[in-house]
Amino acid sequence: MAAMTRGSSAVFRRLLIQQYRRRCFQGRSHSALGSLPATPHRKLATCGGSFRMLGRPLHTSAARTGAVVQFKLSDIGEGITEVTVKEWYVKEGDKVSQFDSICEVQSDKASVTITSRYDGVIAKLYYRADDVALVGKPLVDIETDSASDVTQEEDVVETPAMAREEHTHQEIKGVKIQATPAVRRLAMENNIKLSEVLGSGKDGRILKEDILDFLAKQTGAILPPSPFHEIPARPLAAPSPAPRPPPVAPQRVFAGKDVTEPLKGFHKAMAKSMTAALSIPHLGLCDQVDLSRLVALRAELKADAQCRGIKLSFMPFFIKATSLCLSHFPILNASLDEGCQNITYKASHNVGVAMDTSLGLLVPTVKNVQLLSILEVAQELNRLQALGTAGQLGTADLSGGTFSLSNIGSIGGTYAKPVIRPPEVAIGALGKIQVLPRFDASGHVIAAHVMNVSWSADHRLVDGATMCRFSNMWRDFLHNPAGMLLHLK
Ligand code: CAO
Repeated sequence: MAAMTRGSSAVFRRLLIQQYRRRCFQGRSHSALGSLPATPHRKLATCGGSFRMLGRPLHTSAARTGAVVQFKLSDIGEGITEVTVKEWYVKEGDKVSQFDSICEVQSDKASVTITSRYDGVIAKLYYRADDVALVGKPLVDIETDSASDVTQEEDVVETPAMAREEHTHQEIKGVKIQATPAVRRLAMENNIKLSEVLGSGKDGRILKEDILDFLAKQTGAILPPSPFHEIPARPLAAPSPAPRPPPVAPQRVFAGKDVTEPLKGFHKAMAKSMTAALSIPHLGLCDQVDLSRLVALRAELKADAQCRGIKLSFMPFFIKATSLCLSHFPILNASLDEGCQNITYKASHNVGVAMDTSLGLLVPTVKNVQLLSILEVAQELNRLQALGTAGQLGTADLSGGTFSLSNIGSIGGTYAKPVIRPPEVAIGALGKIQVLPRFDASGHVIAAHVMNVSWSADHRLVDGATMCRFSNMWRDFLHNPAGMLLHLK
C-alpha cells in the first residue's frame, strides 16, 4: 500500500474502520452489520454468529428454542461442506460467558476458534472431538441467561487458530489481557502489543475500537500487511528475518497393530486437489540454470534488504522472473474451464509459492507480482512465511493463484516433478542450488552454482515449444539477473 499520508485523525480513523470492516466483515449479511430491522425472521439472522475460516466468514446461524440458542454451521461457500472438530474447550453443563472459546474446528486449509456470544450454559454439544461437523447442522446449543440476551452486534469473527494460550487470556506479568481473537489479530497485524493498549470494555477487555484508537493516535501508524507496504528507506535497528519452518515434529509410532482412521483436514484437501490435478494431462520439461551471477548479486543485496527488515532469499528473483516471462506467455497465466470450451487469460500474476508450514503443505500467493519490485516480493514472501510458520494463513493469502512455484530445493532434492494446481495451467519446481564443475567460454573448468528447474504444464492448453521458450527466457533472466533490469517497471 502506498505510504499513508498524515491526515486528520478523524479521516484516518474512518479509513481504519473501513479497512477493518472490509477485512473482518467481508461477506457477512447486512443484518450482521446491524442495518436490518429486527423482524422475527431477521432477528434469527442477527442471532447468528459468524466465524472466519480460510479468510472467509463461516456463519453459524442460530435458531431460538425458548432460552436455548442453537448454532448451526452454514453458509461456508466454495463447496466446503464439512469441518473437523479439533477440540472442545467446554463440556455440557459448563457456564460460558461472551467471548469464551467453545471449540476449534479445521477445514481444508485453516483452523479457527469459535467463541460464545452469549452468557449461559452449554446445553448440548452435537459432535465429539475429531468428528466431522456438517454445514447446515447444529454445532452447539447454549441455554442463555434471558437477562444477558445479546442484541448488540458484537464482533464474533474468529481468527485462524493460534496456540491454545493465545486464544484464552494472555497473561503478562500477572495481569490478564482480555481480547477476542479478532481483536488480537487486528493488534498483531498492526504490530501492536496488547499490553500497551488500554481496554475500555468490561473488566478492561480490549475492544477493536481501542485498537483503532491506539492506531489513530500513532501518526504514521503501521497498516495491516499488504503487498504494497511502504518499504522503509532508512535502515531499521533490528531486522527480523522470517522464521524458518519449524523442525519436523516427531512422528507417531505404529507398532503391533495397524491403525485405520478417516482422512481429515489438510490430508483430505490434498487428496481432493491432487485427484483433481490427475485429470490434467501433464507436460513435463526440465532444464538447468547457472545461477552463479545471481548468487553473487544476492550476496551483495542481502545486507541492504536486511537493513530494511527484509530477508532476501532467491525466491523473490525466481518469482519476479516468472512474472516477467508470464507477460510474454500469457497462456501460462490462464485457466481452462471445466468443459474445455473457454480460456481465461488472467490479468494479475499471482504466483503461488508451495510452502512447508507448521500445518503442512500450503500454497499462499504473492499477488500482482507484475506490479511489485523484487524487494516488495521479498517483503510479501516474508509476511506469508511468518504467517505460515504461525499456522495463520487465511483464504485471502491462500487463494487466487494463477501460476505456482515449488522451491523444494530449500529443503533438498535436485529434481522434482510438480503437479499442476487447477485451475492454473503450469507450475515450476526448483531443485537445490549445487556447486558443480562447468566449462566457461574459454573452455576452462569453473565452479558454477547450478539449479535444476522442472516445469509441468497442462498439455490441453500449452504445447512443449511454448513451455520451452518460457523456460529459456526464465533461465536467461536468472543466469544474467542484470538483464532483468531492462524489463523492470
Ligand atoms: N537451493 C539452495 N538453497 C536455497 C534454495 C535452493 N533451491 N532455496 C532457498 N535456499 C536457501 C535460501 O537462500 C536461504 O538461505 P540464506 O539463509 O542464506 O538466505 C535458506 O535456503 C532458507 O530459505 P527459506 O526456505 O527460508 O526461504 P526461501 O525464500 O528460499 O523459500 C519457501 C521459501 C516458502 C519456498 C520455503 O521455505 C519452503 O517452504 N520450501 C518448501 C517447498 C515445498 O515443500 N515444496 C514441495 C511442494 S510439493 O509437496
